Amino acid sequence: MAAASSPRPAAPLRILTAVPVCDGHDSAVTTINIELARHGLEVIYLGYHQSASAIVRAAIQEDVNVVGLSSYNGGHIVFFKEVADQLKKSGNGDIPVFGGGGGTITQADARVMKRQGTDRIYFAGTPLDQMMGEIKRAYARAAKSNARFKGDRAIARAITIAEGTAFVGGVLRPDSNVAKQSNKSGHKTPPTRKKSFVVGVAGPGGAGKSTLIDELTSRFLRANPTGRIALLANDPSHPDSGGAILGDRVSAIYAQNDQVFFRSLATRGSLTGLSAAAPAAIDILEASGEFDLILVESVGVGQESDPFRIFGKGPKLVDATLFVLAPYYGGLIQLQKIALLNGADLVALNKCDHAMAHTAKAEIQARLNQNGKGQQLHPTTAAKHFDPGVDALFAAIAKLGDLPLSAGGEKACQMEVRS
Ligand code: B12
Ligand SMILES: Nc1nc2c(ncn2[C@@H]2O[C@H](COP(=O)(O)OP(=O)(O)OP(=O)(O)O)[C@@H](O)[C@H]2O)c(=O)[nH]1
Ligand SMILES: [Mg+2]
Repeated sequence: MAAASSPRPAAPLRILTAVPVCDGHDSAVTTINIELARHGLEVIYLGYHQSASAIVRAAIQEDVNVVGLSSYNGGHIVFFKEVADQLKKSGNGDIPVFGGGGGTITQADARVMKRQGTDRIYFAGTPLDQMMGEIKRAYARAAKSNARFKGDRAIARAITIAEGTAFVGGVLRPDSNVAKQSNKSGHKTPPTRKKSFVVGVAGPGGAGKSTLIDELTSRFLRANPTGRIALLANDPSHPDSGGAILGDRVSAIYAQNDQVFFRSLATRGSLTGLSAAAPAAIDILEASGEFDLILVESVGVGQESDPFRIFGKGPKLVDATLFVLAPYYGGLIQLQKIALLNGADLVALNKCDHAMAHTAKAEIQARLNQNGKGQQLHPTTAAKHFDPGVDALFAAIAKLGDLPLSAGGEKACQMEVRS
């Protein structure tokens, strides 16, 4: 937490929660997640049936204060130890591991687990309010820069510092290094090593942005077996508690690959559709020189939104914008009102398995034709793997960004477009 003398509000505590592999008991952790957000924590929920390595990768990339596991399958003694050991082995042993499992974890088990590196266990019957108070007291800590962090953790910590140190009530401080770095261009300090292609993905809440991004990620991984992709997912903070459920990571099946860097950001009061630290986070990802492609997901946006500043006088935050909408947008009048349709480089009509998609395709293409910019509509069904519409969308992004595809990767991409 911030020092008492600091005028800044303290940055919310970030927690990663997950249910271990071979365990589908997710109702307990869902209850805990909601309660944590109600108490002002930012919760990144990874889902159930999660391997130790997936949990460790997510903890590193999200630079969380703590990992909370909910285990009911009886394997807790081995599993909690494995997570703690992998964190330690990878140089991230500063991230504590704790959790619960109701009556399946006995007092005797908990003593063994404590000796093996688990920080604490909550037993059946512990009141939620008691747990929340203890968690906030035990795991709140200021995120300081740490030269010992390497690789993804170093990138993740730089983003945490951008999030936590550059705010005054949710607005970038003009004198801060992060603000200087991101405001001088509105975007991008020159990358030191490799040029990344940055695509902003916006669209109404629930249109399928995260699912589509995940499917695009799978295309990237097949087309470029050696490159890396970064995903920056913005989700809203709750205005009452300041907490957030950062839920985009649950849809990110392909983030379980070391080529993918996935980071969730809460808006923390910013009303632009992005965290105020998103421009700095983009800069950090680019400057790392690690990523060929960076996809930035905005929160679900409305008719007037321009999260990536594509209409402003200053430089855009991204190299290209993808607008995603679903067939149930209302009617023609609503389509006319959506400002981003005037300027998006790419437009996807997702959920084309929906009965209304046929009419929607015609209406949206007509709307785009009126812009006279040659914008092409990409019909997609992201919920389906191997959807040819997603293949075509990925091919369009790869072409626009001149993405480096390996020889085998190009073939994989073309095969998918034909299928
Ligand atoms: C609900 C439930 C189910 C539901 C799950 C629904 C869901 N989506 O989660 C259903 C009916 C589907 C189910 C199925 C099964 N279940 Co079941 N299930 C339970 C039950 C009744 C409650 C668990 C629960 O959600 N508790 C609610 C939480 C909030 O309270 P709590 O457990 O007391 O936890 C406290 C703390 O530990 C803490 N906590 C818990 N997790 C975390 C995490 C964090 C981060 C923190 C901070 C705190 C915390 O919060 C609570 C505070 O008071 C338990 C029995 C029991 N009474 O515990 C069996 C139980 C866990 N199930 C059991 C079994 C065997 C199964 C099945 C294998 C049955 C079968 N043969 O098909 C399947 C497996 C399903 C799967 N895919 O994994 C056994 C496990 C035995 C074991 N491990 O040795 C139990 C113990 C029942 C029993 N006595 O046999 N189950
Ligand atoms: N039927 C159908 N459902 C889809 C499709 N794409 C996504 N979904 C579902 O739509 C729901 C929302 O998808 P997300 O990818 O989370 O949507 P989002 O736009 O990222 O949502 P926010 O981040 O909350 O704005 C999920 O239940 C998806 O499984 C699709 O093509 N067809
Ligand atoms: Mg999403």
